[in-house]
Amino acid sequence: MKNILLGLLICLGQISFGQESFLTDHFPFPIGASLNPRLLAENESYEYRAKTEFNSVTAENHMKMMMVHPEANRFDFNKGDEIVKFAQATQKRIHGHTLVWHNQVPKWMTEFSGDAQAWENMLKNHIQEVAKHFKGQVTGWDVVNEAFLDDGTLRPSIWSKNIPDYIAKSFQWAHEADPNAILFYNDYGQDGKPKKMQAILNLVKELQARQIPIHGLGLQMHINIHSKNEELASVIHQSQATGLAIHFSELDIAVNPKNDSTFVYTESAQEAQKNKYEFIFQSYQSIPKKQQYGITFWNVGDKDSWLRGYFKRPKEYPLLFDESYRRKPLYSSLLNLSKNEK
Ligand code: 9MR
Repeated sequence: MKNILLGLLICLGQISFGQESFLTDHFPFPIGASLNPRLLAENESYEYRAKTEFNSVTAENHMKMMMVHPEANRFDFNKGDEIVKFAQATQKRIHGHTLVWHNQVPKWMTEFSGDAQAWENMLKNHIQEVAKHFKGQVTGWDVVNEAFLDDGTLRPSIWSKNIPDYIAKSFQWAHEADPNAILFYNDYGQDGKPKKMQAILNLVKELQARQIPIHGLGLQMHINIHSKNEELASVIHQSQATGLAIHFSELDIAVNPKNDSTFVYTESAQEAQKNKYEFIFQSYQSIPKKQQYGITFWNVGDKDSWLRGYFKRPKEYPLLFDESYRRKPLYSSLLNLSKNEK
């Protein structure tokens, strides 16, 4: 009898140990990933993780200017809509990325010519058509992406060159087109770049003083295991002090930032990465709940990362899931952090 009871207890124990726990069940804020529609369609493991592990979705590329507005008189929302369909079918929030950027701009825009009014009309039309198309589907937008250089000056781009005050105007136009959307300014690498950080804070103050709608700051968080915690903490603190919603919008933690071709993803590199992820999650937990828009990973598995594709760094392992889409050990460390949550 005793043995049967013991057996039963062990069995129950195993069942409960065997049950998967998800980050999304344990943290009170959304946990997202940027997604690629081709991988969703072609790779079952990718689709499975995308479906089960996240409750927020960003299109990694397919809502950007070049993708949705390939010709002056033609919008193409097919791929962006695929992401929306996937997110809706799996009850996920959708975050829009991005309305105005200096990268991934279609050729016709870079070659556009006209006076300031014509440029304004062109950008306004782009922003409003895209925002209207996804209205009611996206919760928020990265309205302007990466407008400042590291020294805090305005980045030279076709937008800063041709449209005076383009940042404020872009927020205003986005708001007119989708008054319910939470509007973000999104940027990277503020840690260790106090002038860039200050430029962003100045922008927020200026827009608020002019009653231009800005509701959130996206901190991309493309960081690495050597990123300094004090610098990250200072960026998070200063951003949070604005009172705006805070989104860690493109999180990944590189382990081989110098792209060493002999790099091995050893246990100690994994440990350093785990510690940095814990630091990031703990820092996010310390942000007041009403400002927590969520944490978004920049794609799902290591092999999907832009660091491998776009940056051509084959020995990089920056994400939560390994090459076979297995959870890395750091996943359970993050789950443990959630103990005091939800
Ligand atoms: O991950 C994106 C990659 O697939 C594209 O080739 C690249 C083009 O510049 O953009 C990447 O996403 C960027 C994001 O839109 C804005 N912040 C930096 C991201 C990484 O470069």
